[in-house]
Amino acid sequence: MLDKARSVGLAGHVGFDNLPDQLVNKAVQKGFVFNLLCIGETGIGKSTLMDTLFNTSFEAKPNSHKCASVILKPQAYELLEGNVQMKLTIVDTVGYGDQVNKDDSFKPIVDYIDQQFEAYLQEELKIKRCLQAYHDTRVHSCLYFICPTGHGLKAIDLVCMKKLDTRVNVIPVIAKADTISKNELLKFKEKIVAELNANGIKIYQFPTEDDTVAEINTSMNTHIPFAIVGSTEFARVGNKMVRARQYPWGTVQVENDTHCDFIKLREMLIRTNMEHMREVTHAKHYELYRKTRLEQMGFSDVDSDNKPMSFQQTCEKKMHMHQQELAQKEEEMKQQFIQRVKEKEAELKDAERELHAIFDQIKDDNAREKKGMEDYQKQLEDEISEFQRLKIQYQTAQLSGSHTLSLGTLKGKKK
Ligand SMILES: Nc1nc2c(ncn2[C@@H]2O[C@H](COP(=O)(O)OP(=O)(O)O)[C@@H](O)[C@H]2O)c(=O)[nH]1
Ligand SMILES: [Mg+2]
Repeated sequence: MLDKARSVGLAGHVGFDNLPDQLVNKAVQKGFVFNLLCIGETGIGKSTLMDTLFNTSFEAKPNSHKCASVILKPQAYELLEGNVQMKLTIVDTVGYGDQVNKDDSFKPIVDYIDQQFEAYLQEELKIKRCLQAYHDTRVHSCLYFICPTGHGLKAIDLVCMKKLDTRVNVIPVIAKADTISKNELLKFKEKIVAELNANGIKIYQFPTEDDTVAEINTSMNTHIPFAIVGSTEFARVGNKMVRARQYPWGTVQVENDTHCDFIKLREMLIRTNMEHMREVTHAKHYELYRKTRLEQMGFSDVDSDNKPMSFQQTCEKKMHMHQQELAQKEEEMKQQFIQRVKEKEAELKDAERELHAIFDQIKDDNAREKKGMEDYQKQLEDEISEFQRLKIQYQTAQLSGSHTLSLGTLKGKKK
């Protein structure tokens, strides 16, 4: 253990106060990655909000309502603001809410998020890993678009957000907030928050530990879910062209804080907490995934007696268990083989016995037949000799001139 470090003063400028600048320069050179998942029904305004949020046109084509299932569609973009480069991936949930049976709508989303974690884990586990150049596709933030019904959350919203809250930073937003009145909106927000709490859904909270942003983030946390309006159109307000939605009765300005919460969302999502969300993704959500996966693979930091166990010890233990399993399998197969051989032997013995029985039967039949033939032969021979005797007797009688002939009886039946 190191002794407590002693504080020493410097006599002059050394230069390590430049370290933060070095970090910033390096980070700027490397560029940033941000992956944003948009969940919401087709036509709820996801693509429009993305264009509004990043003040550009991603030229996303409208999706049809005819998808048989939910498909996750990631689209990567390279953005440049000042000298800061960002690789932005927007992941769209094509077909969300379009099926008659929406029970499993969350599944492709959960799978997608897990696949990105798995890809990162596999890269991390490589002997020769390349995390510096690795394009991180893990989802840093998820905007969940709530329909502006004024009636609270739907079952699909609750189920989906519940499944996602341990995997990703979920930020619920009320879409098309220009379609809901001011009073209704307040009640709607309260209802949504109450429903989220009642169902134990832990949505992303803007961090309040850092003093520089604690005040604004604390205040913004009370405005969740943000009521947002998106637009790809512009209107003249005063002498400025602003993003707006124009209606016969007036104009909704997207970037007007009294019209909607769009500015709050942009401030929180992009300007203040983007790095925090990236950190939380790595330190909390990915960490949980990694822990679960490694435990599934049989790795643990402690053994069954709760004593620390090194990676090598775990490997050796696993190898030992594997060998034991193999030996057990081998023994089982051997026993199965012996059993099969025994069964086959018994079968063969039965067949042999049957053959013997048939053979004995045939032998008996043959013996009986042979005996019959022999009897018949004997009978024929007797008849022949009787015939010969009679013949001689007859010839003798003829020669002696006597006509007396004593006829003998032929024995046996003639066949
Ligand atoms: N009233 C209203 N309409 C919107 C809003 N955002 C988008 N829309 C409209 O909703 C329709 C579908 O928007 P789109 O962004 O393609 O929805 P996506 O399918 O979720 O990507 C388009 O006609 C948009 O102009 C909004 O904030 N308010
Ligand atoms: Mg779209």
